[in-house]
Amino acid sequence: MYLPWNASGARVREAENARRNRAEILQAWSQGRLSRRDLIKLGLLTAAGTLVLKNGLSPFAPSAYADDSSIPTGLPRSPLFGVQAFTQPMPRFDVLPRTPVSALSPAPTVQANTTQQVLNPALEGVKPGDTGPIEGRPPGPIWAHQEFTRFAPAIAIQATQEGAKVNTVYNPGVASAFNSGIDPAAQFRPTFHPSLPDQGPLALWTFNGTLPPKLMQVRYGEPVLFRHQNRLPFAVTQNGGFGRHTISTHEHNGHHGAENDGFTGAFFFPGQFYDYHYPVVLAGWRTINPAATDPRAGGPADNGGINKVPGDWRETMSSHWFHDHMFSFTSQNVYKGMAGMFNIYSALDRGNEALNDGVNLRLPSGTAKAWGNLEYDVNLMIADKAWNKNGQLAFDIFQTDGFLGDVMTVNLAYKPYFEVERRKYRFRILNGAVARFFKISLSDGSPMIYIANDGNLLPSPVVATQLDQQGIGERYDIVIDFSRYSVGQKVWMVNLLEHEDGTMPSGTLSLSEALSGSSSDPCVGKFLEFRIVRDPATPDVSQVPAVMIPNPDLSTVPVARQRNFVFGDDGNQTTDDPVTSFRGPWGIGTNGGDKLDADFGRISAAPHSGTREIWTIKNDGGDWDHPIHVHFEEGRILARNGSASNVPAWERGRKDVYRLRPDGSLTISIQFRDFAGMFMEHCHNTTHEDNAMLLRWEIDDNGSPFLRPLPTPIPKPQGVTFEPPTDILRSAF
Ligand SMILES: [Cu+2]
Repeated sequence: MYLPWNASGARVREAENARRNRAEILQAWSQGRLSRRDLIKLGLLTAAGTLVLKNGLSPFAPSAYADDSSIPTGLPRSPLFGVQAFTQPMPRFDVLPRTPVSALSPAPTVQANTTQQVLNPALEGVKPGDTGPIEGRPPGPIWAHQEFTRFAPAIAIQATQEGAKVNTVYNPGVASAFNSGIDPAAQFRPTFHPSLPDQGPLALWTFNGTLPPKLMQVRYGEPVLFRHQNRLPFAVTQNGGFGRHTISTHEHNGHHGAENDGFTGAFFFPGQFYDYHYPVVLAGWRTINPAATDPRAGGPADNGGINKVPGDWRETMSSHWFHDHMFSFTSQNVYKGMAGMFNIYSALDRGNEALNDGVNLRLPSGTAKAWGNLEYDVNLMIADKAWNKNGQLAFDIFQTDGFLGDVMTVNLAYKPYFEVERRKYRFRILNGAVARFFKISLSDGSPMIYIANDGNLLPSPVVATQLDQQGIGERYDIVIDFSRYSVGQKVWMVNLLEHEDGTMPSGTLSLSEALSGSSSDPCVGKFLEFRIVRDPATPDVSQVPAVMIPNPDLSTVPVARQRNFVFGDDGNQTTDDPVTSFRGPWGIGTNGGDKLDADFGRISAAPHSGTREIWTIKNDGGDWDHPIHVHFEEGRILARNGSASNVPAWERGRKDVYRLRPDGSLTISIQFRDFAGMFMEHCHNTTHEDNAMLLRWEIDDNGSPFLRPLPTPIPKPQGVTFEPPTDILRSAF
């Protein structure tokens, strides 16, 4: 944990030296000058994976400045340069432009575009004169866009990944009165606060290289082609000490073919693009409501009506996010800025609170446009960060329990304020941290209303004065009614959850304790200020209906089989492929087998297309928690610790991240349908994920062109090659 502000200068220097030593090793690892084997040989990650406590390397190394040598020396605090909390407006997300597909040059192709280009010799393994494909997607039929004709892209969204620069095209999607007065025409600097130093182009790597973070607005019935250009530095050493310039972008929990899922081993290089095809379809479209006759299954039309689509309307999703998924570098890259949000609009969740057609739920949003109004529908990305004495973003991997920052940010702004009207607002809250859990309350203890958990609107809203713990990657959509306050009042969002390290939260504080400032955890307490500034210009017609989205009916879908997955430490590695396998303290045991470290060449499960399975996911220890993400399909939690009655009301919809809780287990029902390919299951504490708590599963019997089993992609700048799986667990098929 971090040193207190009043730590002695000598102790701070000791901690700074320790951090500098660790930073040198992190830099060497992230820049490819140390291999995974070297890390193990150095004893930094032993075979068992536990951190070797080398003096000066670990924040938990014996200290000259602690009475008890087991007391951590701590990390030096991030300097605030005199900046006070709640002195800057919270920027709304920056909405990515939606363009015609014809704006893409070259035009998108069903299989990866293998047109050759001359490669920059600064790329690893590249000799002068080498050529490679312009698109980094693995070539050939297996990685072709599935159903590219049926769900032909209707719009394109383009973004680059690049180093920090000034934003000259900020589009918050709302007038400045709904963005706390921010003038979008002013240049938006890459900084966590106007009075903090700008982030340099090697410190912060974001979508389009700019702040605020980006928002994609999409709707059912309008497939999207997202073209992602990698413009990060060609030299792997140009990373500011952490982060990897190869990337793979996951649209978290998109119901898309695996070629669009940001598979951890389908990464691409600077100078390349990758076309992600997001069909934006309702799960079950092949068999449920195939003629698209149900008006509840649809997307918003530009005239205020509904464009009906096939599929199960009860599978409608709302709040996603997208982020990097680079193998064993996800934590560094997401922390470095590679995260945005993805709002999906539907017949039910139109983003227009006035449309009253018996289908639209009329959730708080706005009325100016037929759909996708953002005035009262606000994305919040909460993340803890840390920076060095120059104010540049800093990271530390030598705490394999999980990296914690000491500075709270919302939408990548340090403790901002947000101006609101006296009416209802929807907040789509994303935990965008590396390893920190949050638990949110309002400073006056007044109620909030859960309407969605992860991407999915709940069967019924749930009123709560404190939200549940929110694990990394989880989204909670809530409604706050500010009409109970008067103009001029303020109320704050407060984090009640204290961490001592990245294993799991160490305790929940009472509201008064959290507000007292007595916690040694700098991220406890107020982090977002709401300023009630005016009455709404027109009456609030938004609603929070008592019934939202009932769960899909599973009674007619037989359970094909059961599997179980145990998440814990003492993972071991049975393979040594230099590209696909990694070692770390964390592992996943499948169906009673040993806990294994991540290898994206290993197939751990291969459910059949069109089936449903029951998965039990279990935490084998009491000293940590793991938020587990299963890609591609929402699951429903049938039981916690064996009992349905342990599932709280706000977890009784569909979910895609499952907090296991210490020693806990969950039983989930999950279906496999519509698309195929290789997907993942992993801990979303991205430190755990990167230290080997990840597995690959696949649906590979979806008919031609799929094979059993699928070959593993091995990306290189000269082109992706394929190799057979390194391992196939006996129980996989
Ligand atoms: Cu974990």
